[in-house]
Order: sequence, then C-alpha cells, then structure tokens
Amino acid sequence: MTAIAPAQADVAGLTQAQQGVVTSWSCCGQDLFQSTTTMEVQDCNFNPYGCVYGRQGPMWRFDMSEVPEGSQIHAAELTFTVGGYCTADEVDVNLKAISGTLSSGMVSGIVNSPDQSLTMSVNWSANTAISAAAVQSALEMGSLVVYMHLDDDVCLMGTDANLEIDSTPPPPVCTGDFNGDDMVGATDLLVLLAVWGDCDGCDQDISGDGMVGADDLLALLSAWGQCD
Ligand SMILES: [Ca+2]
Ligand SMILES: [Ca+2]
Repeated sequence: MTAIAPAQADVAGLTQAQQGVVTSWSCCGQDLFQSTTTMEVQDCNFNPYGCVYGRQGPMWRFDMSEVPEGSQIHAAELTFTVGGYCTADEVDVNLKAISGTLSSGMVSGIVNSPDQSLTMSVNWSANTAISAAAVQSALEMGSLVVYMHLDDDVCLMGTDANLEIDSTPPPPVCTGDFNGDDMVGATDLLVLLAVWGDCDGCDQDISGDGMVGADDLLALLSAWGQCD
C-alpha cells in the first residue's frame, strides 16, 4: 500500500506589479498615488501650507496571479530594505487586498480601512510576519497592497518591499471525473454525452473551446480509469 504524500508547500516571493508614492494629506494634494520606480521624495515640502516629507509614503501592489487559484496561504513575511539610513524608529504599515490596478481613488480606503495594520521598527531593513488571512483574501481579489507610512523622508529614498508567502497549491483536478468518484468511467462518459454540442463554460468542455465534442471525448477516454 502506497502512502499518500502530503501536498508540498511552496515558498515564493511575489512580483511587485506597481510601486509609487502616496500623498494622503490635504495640504499636499488629496490621496494621490504616483507611480515611480525611484521612490524619490516629491516636492511636497515646498507647499506654501508647510507640508513636510512625512506626509508621504511608499505604496506597493503585489500581484497574486502567480499563486495558483485555490491555494491555501499558511504564512507570509514582509521585508523592507531602506536605501539610506532611516531615522524613523517606527513606521506604520497598512495591508489591503484589492482587485484591479492601484490608483489614487483607492488610496483613502487603503489608508483608512486596511485589512491589517501594524507597526515595524525600521533601520536599514526590517521584516515581519503578516496576516495569512489578509494574503488569502488578496489571492481571491488579485493583489495585495502594502502602504508604509513614514515619519521621516530619509526612509523613503530607495525603499523597497518584498513579500514572501508560504502556500499549498490546491489538489490536482482529475480530468474527466465529473461525478467526483475519483475515477473516469461510464458515468462520466454519459455526463459528457448529455451536454454534447455548444457548452460554454461547462466542466465537460475539457479543451476549453466553448463546445463539448470529439476532442473532449478523446481527452476523457485517454484519462479512463482510476485518477492519479
Ligand atoms: Ca467519475
Ligand atoms: Ca471542447
């Protein structure tokens, strides 16, 4: 008797899909997100109302599309590296799951109602565990946004963020097993034949061409028997 191997956990770094600077105080411009690859300080401090650098912070969007749909997130770790000496003892970090592309219109939601908010000590670099639940909901939404609220501009220069997650992919799907009995057999064949023809989005459309036909029948027959 063969023991069933446990599902392998994958540890992977996520890709930064967007990065930029947020200005979220009214005297520097309301809730503005500006994409930048350099994380340079904007000229907010020249504002006649006396705004200072601390009214800005970097924001990143991490794309979850590399993680298979249906994966279980076990743990996640956020790491910051700082380009120059960071004189801020602590930074506030907000995390929020979003769908679509990060824009100025999303900033106030990320600032005011994050999925998770935490405080980190930052000096050159820092890392912390973050909520697996927040990352799980990001997997469903498409992206996780990380917002770092700074007290000091020095931290902003060259700041970078990395997100590493530990997840287990969903169990493999057994092609052609439509009734879920862990084998491909006569019942599945009848299910397929019953929806023969145009069938957009059907499970029985194995080839994904919008119809159930000969290609799907061949795929079912080639998977005939016990599922792997
Ligand atoms: Ca079956
Ligand atoms: Ca088909």
